[in-house]
Amino acid sequence: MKLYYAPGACSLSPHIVARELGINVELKKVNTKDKSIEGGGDFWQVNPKGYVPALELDSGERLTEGPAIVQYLADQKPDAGLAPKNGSIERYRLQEWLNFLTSEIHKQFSPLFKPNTPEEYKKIAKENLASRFQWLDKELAGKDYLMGKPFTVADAYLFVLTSWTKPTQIDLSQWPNLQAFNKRVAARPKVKEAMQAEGLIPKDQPSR
Ligand SMILES: N[C@@H](CCC(=O)N[C@@H](CS)C(=O)NCC(=O)O)C(=O)O
Repeated sequence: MKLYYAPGACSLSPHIVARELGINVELKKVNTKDKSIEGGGDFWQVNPKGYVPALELDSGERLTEGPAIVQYLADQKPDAGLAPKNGSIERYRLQEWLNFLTSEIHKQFSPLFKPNTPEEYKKIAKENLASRFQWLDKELAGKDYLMGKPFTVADAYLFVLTSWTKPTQIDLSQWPNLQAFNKRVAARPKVKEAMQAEGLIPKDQPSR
């Protein structure tokens, strides 16, 4: 499979999920500004919506939309437990989280990354995010991950979104449970591997 990604973008979530599952994906780096693909190619031809992530299956079929991609990946290795069984109430809980993250958090961040967003609107988006983070912080009290003990695909997504507080100058320490969550996920070996592969953190020095 091929995963079209941009470093540190929401595509980091399916990248982490693939590594957590031990699924090998060929990484295809996309320049989301000019829609070029590293090594050649026009990303518009891959995803006519023009955004990452996009997953190309071995059949050549392509899947877009992060929440759908992470569930597809998790369902390839159901025993890994990154998504509860299809049809179970827990699976709907996971989808409840994914929908919340994509509509209430991810899409509030998007204008903060756009150079043409008016400053007054950025302020409003940050206020909206703060109220969502306030609620999430309470939800995470006493929990390792969104669904309790198990790490799920929703946690990979929330990790990426909470990491975006840094480039957008939002102080995550206002929400200690969220900050602890971000650190907990960042410490997972497969998360570190994904971040290193995207050039977001330095590669480990070989021990002598
Ligand atoms: N609805 C899409 C949104 C994906 C999205 O916002 N991708 C961003 C990076 S995080 C992107 O590629 N933006 C470039 C653009 O829209 O031109 C999803 O959930 O997968």
